[in-house]
Formats: sequence, C-alpha cells, structure tokens
Amino acid sequence: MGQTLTEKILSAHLVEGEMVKGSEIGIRIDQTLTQDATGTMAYLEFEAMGVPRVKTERSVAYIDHNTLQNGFENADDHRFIGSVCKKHGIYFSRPGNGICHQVHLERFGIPGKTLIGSDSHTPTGGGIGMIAIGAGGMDVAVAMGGGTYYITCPKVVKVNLTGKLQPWVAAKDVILEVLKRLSVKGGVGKVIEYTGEGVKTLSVPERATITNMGAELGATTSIFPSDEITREFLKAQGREEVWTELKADDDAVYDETVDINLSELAPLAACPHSPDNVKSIKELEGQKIDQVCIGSCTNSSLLDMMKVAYILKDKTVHPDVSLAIAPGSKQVLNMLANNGALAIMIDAGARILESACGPCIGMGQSPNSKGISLRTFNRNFEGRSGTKDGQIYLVSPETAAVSALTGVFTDPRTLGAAADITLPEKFTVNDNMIVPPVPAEEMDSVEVLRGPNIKPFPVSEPLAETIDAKVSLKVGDNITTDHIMPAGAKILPLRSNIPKISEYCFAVCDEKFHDRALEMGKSVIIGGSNYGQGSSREHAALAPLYLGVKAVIVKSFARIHMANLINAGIVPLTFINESDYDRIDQTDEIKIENIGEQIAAGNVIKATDVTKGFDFELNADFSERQKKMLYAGGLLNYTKQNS
Ligand code: MIC
Ligand code: SF4
Repeated sequence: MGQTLTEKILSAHLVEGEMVKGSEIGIRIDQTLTQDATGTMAYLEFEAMGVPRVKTERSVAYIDHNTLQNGFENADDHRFIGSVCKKHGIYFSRPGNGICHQVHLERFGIPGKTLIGSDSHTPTGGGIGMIAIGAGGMDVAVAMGGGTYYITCPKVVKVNLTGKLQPWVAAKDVILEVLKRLSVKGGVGKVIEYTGEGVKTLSVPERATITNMGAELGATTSIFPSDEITREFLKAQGREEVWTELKADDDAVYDETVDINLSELAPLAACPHSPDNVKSIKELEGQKIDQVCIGSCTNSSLLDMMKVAYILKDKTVHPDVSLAIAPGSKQVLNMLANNGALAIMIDAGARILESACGPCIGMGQSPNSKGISLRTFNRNFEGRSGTKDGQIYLVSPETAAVSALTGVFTDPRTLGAAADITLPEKFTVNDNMIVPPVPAEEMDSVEVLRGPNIKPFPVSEPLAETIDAKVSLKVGDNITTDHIMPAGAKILPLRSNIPKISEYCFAVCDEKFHDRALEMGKSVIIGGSNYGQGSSREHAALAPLYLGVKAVIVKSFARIHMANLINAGIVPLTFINESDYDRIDQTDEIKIENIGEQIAAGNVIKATDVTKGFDFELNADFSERQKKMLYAGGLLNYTKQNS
C-alpha cells in the first residue's frame, strides 16, 4: 500500500511507537524555532534541563512579537534570549529581521525535515514540504536537548486541488474555503495534505499561506509536496542544495478527501469573531470600513506585498481608512525598498510598520471603538486586536488593498485583468541580522544576561491522591488561549513573569477569576468543546497552574493546549456525557477520589459533584507517557526523575 507524504516523513523520523492512527508516536526533531513571547520560558526550561548545547540540526530563536519595547521588559527579554542562544548553540534572529515563520521559510526550512516551534503557526514550513508542528515551549526545550517529540499519529486528509485561481482570487481564499468547510475543529488529530494538479499552479509563498492558516483548523499540521516550484524558490534563496523531491505515492490511502476546484473560488472573508465564520466578499460588498492591516506570518511575503503595491500605485488611501503595512521580513522590506514598491505604498498613504507580528498580536494599531478592520492575518478572536468591540475580518492582501482605497468592502476582481507579478529569480540574501552561536569551546565565556522581569516558572507538585476543589470558572465552547491568557501591548511584556501575567488570566471572560482562584487555593475549570484553541502559549497552562488549577474538565480540547496542560501537571479530562456539563455550576465542589489509581486503571474515571450530590464519568484517555507525566506533576519533574 502506498504512503502519503505525511506518513513518509513521520515514519522516517519515528523513534517510538508504531504508525497506528490515533496512537501516540515519538518522532525525532531536526529543527526547532522559538519566538520571543514564548521563547523566554522555553529557554528557562532548556537551561533547567542542564544540556550544554542543542542537539538538533538547527535551532533558531526569533524576536518578532514583543518589539514595541514600551518599557524595559521586552528589551531585557531580547538580551536574555540572545545571550542564551550564543552560549547554547542556537541561531539568533535579531529584532527587525522579521516574523519567525516567514524568515524560517526563506532561510532555514528544508523539505522532508521535522520542525517544531513554540508558535502555533509553525506549519508555515509545510509550504516547502516539511512536517512543521506548533508545540508548547517545554516540548521545544526538550527537543532542543535531543528529546523525542510526541504526537498522536494523525489521520491524513487529502485536499485535492484542481483548476487554477482566477485573477485576484488568492491563496488566502483557498484556506478560508477549507475553514468554511471543515471549521475550527475540523482538523483536530489530522494532517492536511495538499495534492492534485492545482498544486503546480501555486507558488511557495501561496502554499505557505495555506499551511500557515491550517493552524486555525486545529490540525496537527498541513503539508504540500516538494516539487520543481519548491526547487525554484529555494534556488532563488541561494539554497537549492537542500531541495529534494517529495510527494505521496500514487496509491496512497487517505482518511478523508476534500475536493477544491481553484477555478471556482471567489474572494472570501472570515467574519467576527472566528476564522471559520466565512462569507464571500460579494455578500459584504459596500459596507464601510475603518482600518486595513496588511502583514502577519500568513500574508507578508514579497509576492503579497508586490500585489498590494500594484493595487496602490498612484492612488490614495480612502480618507476614512487607516492602512498599516508590515512586510514579513527584512528580506521582503529590503527588496520592496530597492524595487520602488515601498515608495508606492508610502506615496499612497500607507503607514509602514516594522517587520514583526505587530497588530496581529495586539501590539499597536488597535482599531477605533466598534471599528471594522480588514486584516490579512489568521485570527480574529474577540478582543485580540486590543479593541474589545473591534470587528475584525480576515481577508486576502488583494481584498485588503483594494478596500483600503474605496473605503468599503470591495471585491478585488473589479480590478480587471490580472497583474503580472512573479517571484524573482534571486531574492536579496543578507543574513547579517542572524547571529550564529559561539563555538562549543568558547561557551563558558558567554554570560547569560537576565533582566528583573525574568522570574522562575512555577513548580508543579506530583499528582495528589484526591482532587477535591471548587469550580473557579465555567466557560462555553471554543475558548481560545487568547481568552485564557490574553496578549497585547500591556500583557505580552509579562511573558517571563508568571505571577504578574496571571493577574490577567481569563480577564476577558471574568475579571474576578484571578482573585477567586487564588482565594480558593485549588480549583477546577469547566469548559465546552474545542477548549484552548489558537495559540501555543504555554502561559495558558502555567498561569492556571500558578493560580492553583488542578484539573480542567471540558467537552473537548485543542491539541497543543491539552499537551501544555499535561506538561504543566494539570489534569485535562473530558465529559463522557456532555450533558453533565450543564449540571455543573461555578463554585460547585468537585471530588475525584484516588485519581492516580483511576487514571492507571483505565480510560473512564468517576467524579462527584459534591454540592449537587451526583456522580459523573470522565474520559482520561492518556498514553502511558502522559500518565507518568501527570503522576510526576508535569514534564519537567518527569524529565528530572528520568535523567
Ligand atoms: C499567536 O498568533 O497567537 C501567537 C502570539 O503567535 C501565539 C504564540 C504566543 O502566544 O506567543 C501562537 O500562535 O502560538
Ligand atoms: Fe505573529 Fe500573528 Fe503569526 Fe502569531 S499569527 S506568529 S502573532 S504574525
């Protein structure tokens, strides 16, 4: 039986388990990446492991999230990460060099390799045929130390692409169509593999837009084959030698198939407040807009920016609209500066931002109250923009640029004939903002620079015999990690200070949560389905840990967050009868007796709502390794016990 591309790469990296779908497998990791907002914790954890040099083929630390520096915290954290990298064998991409996923694709990604990154959009690397997975910082730290990375052996979904995109219909519209069909939960436990004749019509940056936003499906990752187009891209980056051809066998068997005829797609938008709330631009046409932001790891490539410049040429941004543009990397910005496209953007009235995440993570450019903002980003969760009632629509760069000129939602197909924009034969390559580590023999001479913002991470305790605690919070479906541990200009600088950042835990849902949880001492959280979707931030587990949360009981979990909870030693459980969710209220007392024994004995465990006086059953479907981590009180304790 033939293999899918996913199976080929995973089995070539398999170090534990068997390729049986749904079972846990351990894979060898070739490359890692971190960004600064998750990186400080990841490097503190790496230091705690006591491994002198990273054991991966390549590990890179990027500074791209916290670049606002409206206090000493960000700059201190940058210095800390830079010095750790120098010492421990990690490449350091300095602030200003660009967004981690864009730069990694340009400069470091290699087809057929495995990459984990402490950022949920790491699957961008799937655009050149990598198995690139978003993970918690602790998992990345372990992988840097040469440890195995564990995932559930995924199902593989074939997205069969036929036809060719019509002029002004974009890669963003492809992934929005997939989101519309599969929803934000549709990818859980699955890898989305793109095949078919239509693949050949998509360039690497377009493929990367699609795999990047596969994160919003909840998928483990997404992947394209590595073909001649991949080779051309790598050649233009001066890296042709890392190319290999990779594709699924012709008789590969997939678990599901989705057919998409590219020729039939139209411009789309994800409407507030979910990436799968997709409508056609036609349906929205004519509605007034207030802001347009172009950039983020989804849509900030040279190709995207050139299309935007083409649309803006000799025009002026509508008087009622603010247009912000953040090119994705120094390479992109440099090339735009040299070929005149930057001048076109400035001339049209765009506000040029540095090459970083910026408004995507609420670092500036929050829209006005109730403001309608069109963004080329990947997430439009409520409040993420920094304006609680901001109305964020996710669109292609083409739709964004043309609407910035008209001041209303506008279908870019009104522009008429296609623009003749292709990728350059050679990108401008200058890696002078990537600092290599010192050789191993000079390691001792490097001092790690720690600012006062860096506090040790909370220590978790081994699993108690009985969990007897009150419900400190009950929430509904699709709770994102932006709800659990918000980001933005005020809170992001506190990422290396868990006691401080915990003050904002769940503040979007309930401002009193922090105080209530502390007062309860220990507590349990109750949630709905797809709990913890979105970002990989382990702070969404570490802050609840600090606040005494012992278990999270929900209808279903998103993959990375569930792994982060186990890593932190918080027990993630799911209802067997979802109707039990309705019976439990905030402040009810929940008791789970002999929890360790119950977990050891099997998948079903018994719990009691002491306040209401009824028993209910929970699913505790853990692998042996996960059970041991929970008994030990998390991954760090477990690793220490076993080293
Ligand atoms: C995001 O897009 O939400 C982030 C900010 O990049 C996060 C990482 C973080 O919270 O630091 C992600 O996607 O994992
Ligand atoms: Fe940065 Fe936004 Fe991409 Fe997250 S989604 S890595 S915040 S650009």
